[in-house]
This record gives sequence, C-alpha cells and structure tokens, in this order.
Amino acid sequence: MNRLLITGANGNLGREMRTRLTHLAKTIRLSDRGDLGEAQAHEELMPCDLADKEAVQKLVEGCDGILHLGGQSVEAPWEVIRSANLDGMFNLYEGARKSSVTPRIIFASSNHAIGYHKQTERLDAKSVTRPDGLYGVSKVFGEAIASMYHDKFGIETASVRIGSCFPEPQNHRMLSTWMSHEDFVRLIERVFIVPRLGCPIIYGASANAASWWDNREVAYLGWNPQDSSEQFRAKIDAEMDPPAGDDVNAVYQGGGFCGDGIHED
Ligand code: NAI
Ligand code: 15L
Repeated sequence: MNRLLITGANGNLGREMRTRLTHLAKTIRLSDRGDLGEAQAHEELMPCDLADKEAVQKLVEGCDGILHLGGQSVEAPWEVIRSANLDGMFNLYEGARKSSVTPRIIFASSNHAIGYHKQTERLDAKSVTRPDGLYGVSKVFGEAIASMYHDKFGIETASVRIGSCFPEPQNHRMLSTWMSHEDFVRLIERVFIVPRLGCPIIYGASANAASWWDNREVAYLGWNPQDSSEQFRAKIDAEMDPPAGDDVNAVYQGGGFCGDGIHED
C-alpha cells in the first residue's frame, strides 16, 4: 500500500495500531482531533474533526487504505454521537467517493450494534442488528453507509463488530468478547491483502472458547485468530465474582450498555 490513513490515532486502539501497522504502507497518515505528538519519518500528521467535511475530504485524498477508528467510542448525548459517528462517517465516505484513489476501508463497528441479543444466542453476519443504545445505533448507521457506498460506488469496506479490544479481558463478559491487539493486526493484514474484499460484516474477537459469534461467512478472508481469553479466566475468577444470572452483564451480549439510559447533556 502506498498510503494508509488511521483515524482516531490518539485513541486506545489508534495508539496501538500506529506502531503495529508500519509494515503495511510506505506512508501512514494519522488523524485525530486530539494531540498526535511528533511525526516519525514514515508518518504524516493531519489532525482534524471528523465533522469538518472539507478537512475530511483533504484527509482522505490520496489514501489507498483507511483504518477508521475515530469517533465517539461509548454512549454519549445524541449531539456528540451524531457529530462524530454520523456526520463523521458520511464525510469519510464522501471523501472516499471523491478521492483520486479509491480506498479500501476498515470500519471499527462495535458489538453494541447487536448488544440486545441474549448471550444464549449464536450470531453470524446475517443476524439482525439489535443496538443497545445511541452509540450502537450509530454503528448500525455506519455499517449501512458502508453497504450503500459499496453497492452504489464499489467502495470496499470491512465492518468489524469489535468485541472488547484491550490488552486483557477485564471481566467475565469479556471472556466472550475479547480480541487481542495481535489478532486485530492479523485481521487488518488480511483485509488489505485479499484480492476481493466486498463489504463483509466481521465479528472482531479472538478464538475464545466462550464465543457467541460465528465468522464462517468471512472464511474467504483467511483470518485465523491465534489468541484466546481462556488464559485469563482463572485471574478474572480470582479478582471478581461473576455477575448474577439476571444482571445485564450476564444476560445481554452488550452487557452494561443495555442497562444504560439515554444520556442527556
Ligand atoms: P477511543 O475513544 O480511545 O478513541 C477514539 C478516538 O477518536 C479518540 O482519540 C478521539 O479523540 C477521536 N475522536 C472522537 N471524536 C472525534 C471527532 N469528532 N473528530 C476526530 N476525532 C475524534 O476508542 P478506542 O477504544 O480506541 O476505539 C476505536 C474505535 O473502535 C472506535 O470507533 C470504537 O467505537 C471502536 N470500538 C472499540 C472497541 C474496543 O474494545 N476498544 C470495541 C468496539 C468498537
Ligand atoms: C465498545 O464499543 C467500546 O468502544 C469499548 O470501550 C468497550 O466498551 C467495548 O465496546 C465492549 O463492549 O467491551
């Protein structure tokens, strides 16, 4: 790849991917509305707000790959969600449509697009969405934007419904939803390598024994997660009690987000 854009580069995943994806492109273009620090030799820094349409057009121009991590990453008042995740997503895809180079895109969707499914259910790419809050609704919107720009303009996107991508799972629910940073990198590599991507929905989780998600629909990507949350089970059991049977964290895939109300400012 010539130029890979990483949005949300100052966030938790953005900071990880900044150092882990250097082998994928000659130049890594980094963006966030927060501080991006000093540029390394292979980096370009282009800070902007995703809601700024003109700035996002310039940001996307000339990129052949985009890892779209930027945006509001948890529940928040509607105005915050709308600006970062709806306007931001539309601006990014308009930028891609108008760019002189058509980029392949990875969209960081979320398990909160399907959060109201029960933990007893097994989901795949065809399962209906059941967002568990305004944040989850914004991720469903993002997946719909990706689908429409694929059907109408041929822009390829992998919408990754990330479970919980942290150094370690932090509670019993995350034994099902956890994805290691290394497995995320392996997925990103496959998405940018395969000759034909299309516009798949992918569940972003490691090879967890307690998984709720089935990725057989995207077997053609050749992504084989190598890590498993089982190595952390004893530690989590020692640190905390499992949630009670009727607790949202034990009932719904989206866990605590399902118990949250609408955030007003
Ligand atoms: P984060 O909150 O640490 O990073 C998001 C970044 O986006 C921040 O640096 C923030 O400054 C930036 N941002 C927010 N609004 C912006 C705007 N209007 N314009 C420009 N930049 C803006 O989140 P994290 O954990 O790094 O997640 C990255 C992406 O992955 C997010 O889209 C999140 O929804 C998604 N995701 C992450 C999961 C995880 O386990 N970390 C799970 C599911 C989805
Ligand atoms: C998400 O979508 C969030 O961005 C992340 O911070 C975690 O809360 C994750 O989901 C999760 O469900 O564990």
